[in-house]
Amino acid sequence: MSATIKRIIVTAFFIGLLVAVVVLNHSGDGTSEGQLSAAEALDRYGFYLTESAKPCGITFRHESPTLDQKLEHIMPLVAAMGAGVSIIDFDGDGWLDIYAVNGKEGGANHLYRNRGDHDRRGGGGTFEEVAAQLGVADLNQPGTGVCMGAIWADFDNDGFPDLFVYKWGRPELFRNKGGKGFERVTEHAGLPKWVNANTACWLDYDRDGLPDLFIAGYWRDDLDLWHLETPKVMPESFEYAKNGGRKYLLRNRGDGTFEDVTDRVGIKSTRWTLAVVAADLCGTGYPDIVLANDYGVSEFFANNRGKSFNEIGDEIGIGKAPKSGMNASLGDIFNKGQLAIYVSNITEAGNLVQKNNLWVPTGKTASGRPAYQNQADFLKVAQGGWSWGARFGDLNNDGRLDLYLTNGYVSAAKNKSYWYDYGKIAGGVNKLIENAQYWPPMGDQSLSGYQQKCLWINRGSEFTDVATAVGVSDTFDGRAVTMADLFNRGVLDVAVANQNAPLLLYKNTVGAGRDWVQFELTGGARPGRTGAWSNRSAIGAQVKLTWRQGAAGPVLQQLQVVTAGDGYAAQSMFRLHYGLGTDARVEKAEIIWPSGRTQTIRSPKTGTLHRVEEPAP
Ligand SMILES: [Ca+2]
Ligand SMILES: [Ca+2]
Ligand SMILES: [Ca+2]
Ligand SMILES: [Ca+2]
Repeated sequence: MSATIKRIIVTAFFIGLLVAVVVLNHSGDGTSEGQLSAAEALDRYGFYLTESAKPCGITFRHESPTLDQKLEHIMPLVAAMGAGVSIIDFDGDGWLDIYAVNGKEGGANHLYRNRGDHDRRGGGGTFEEVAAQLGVADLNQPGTGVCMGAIWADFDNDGFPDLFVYKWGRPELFRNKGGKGFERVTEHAGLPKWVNANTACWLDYDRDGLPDLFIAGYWRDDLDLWHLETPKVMPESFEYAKNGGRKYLLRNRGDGTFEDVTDRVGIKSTRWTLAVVAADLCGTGYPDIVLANDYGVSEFFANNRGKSFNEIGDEIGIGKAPKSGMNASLGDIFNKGQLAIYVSNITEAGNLVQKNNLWVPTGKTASGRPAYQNQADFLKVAQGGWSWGARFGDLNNDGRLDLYLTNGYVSAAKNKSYWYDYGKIAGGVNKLIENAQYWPPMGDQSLSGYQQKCLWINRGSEFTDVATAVGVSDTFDGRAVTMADLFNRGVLDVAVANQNAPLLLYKNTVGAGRDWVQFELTGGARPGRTGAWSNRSAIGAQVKLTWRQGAAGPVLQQLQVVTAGDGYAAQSMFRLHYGLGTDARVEKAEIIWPSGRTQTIRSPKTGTLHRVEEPAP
């Protein structure tokens, strides 16, 4: 062999290695395959997704804010949040609508009313933009901060869901006037004047039938990010920062006003919270609160009968190792009637490999609380790039909850990376970290940009990433993931909000012969009638479905809970969707209402949405 040929072979070998590294970096856990044809995807995985925002009339594009000049050299890094999306039927016509928030000073939020024109042949399926007309578009006026996300709940139990918008700035509350417009009630409600929040949720923490509001600050409350007195505003540490924003638990008094009970109930965290989810995870009947925190450990606030909360993250396992928590979502991944918690973090090969956490309840602590173990590696959902929002849902209706994760931080110049500089500041002295002026200028560099999203289907014993195979090919800087049956077809579509980029709507097509069932719950509380009744949005309700696939199949159980805000800057439909697999025989749906009342629906029909009202005591 001549020296030239040897050299060519050796070069080819090394190029091969480089290509392999690039592919591995890109695919995270699981397989790497190209996009399949629709027929192949249906055959192999039972579904495929088609990005359909434009044909559906959705033109929203998120824009980032421009903060104080003291942060100018790292603006792409600090102004890289706020693309949020929520799904709600705001006008009560049985068709789910979409609300997307903008982040640019003066930029408009969009409310997409579902025209309900989807026909069975696949035509129609369009939305009209009505935010300005209904009074919920213009929420980024200079001087009031900019939007970071929105959550909906019927806080006055009048039958129409109301809108809360959290911002880096003045939070806003709008009462829904019969689905025909919105009335701004922020001042009357007595909300805090300014919170730099990236997440919030509605929950009825004291179970009095009135939804309460939890808002989690990220930056300190006393910072106006457009008028900074000092550049010393950054986290004091990459792992143990407690100089973030305070939290607010606001009790709904039932007269349109809210009372700040945060101190009284003992919630003292000032960590840099990016995500919250509330549900009764300890089995007391009262909703607990899980916080995914950036620059530190996650927190778990166990609810003591609506009177107080104890932070028990360390005891139960989720609060031991500090990471960069960016998502909090729940799913009964093994069909055992138990909710696992998914918290996303940063994974960038060669730089920072935190990996995401999938907290699975595996037993009890000494005090009888659930003990969680991180099984993300084992189940192959640990590596998802610079991960943001995630959501569990049965995308192929096979009876197992799948997991959609979006990712990517800053996609700027394709061949330039800020990682080297970021590593310097991340590994630096704490005093320097806190001062933005010591952070190296970012310029047009990317930081974990242009990342391929992950869509892990649940195989029972592990998950497999099929994102590209089933049609998820975008590489935007993803933030919020929602799932909803937008066209009333018995499948979950996926809407994703992206930073400085378009809102995407992945329309789902599921193969024939896969059963499903849905439940939409309505609590019995009405204006002037609370106490023994559940809040009308049924936030906190749990439904455990028991079914078999085929007469001789094993008994399957799946627990789902109604939430109002979870993931990252997201809210999915209140409706609960269960994929069931083939030849499903549903035995029962057992409902635990937030009031504590229980109800069993025997043999609910498949292939339909069941609207269930809370029975009288
Ligand atoms: Ca609607
Ligand atoms: Ca209402
Ligand atoms: Ca309440
Ligand atoms: Ca599935």
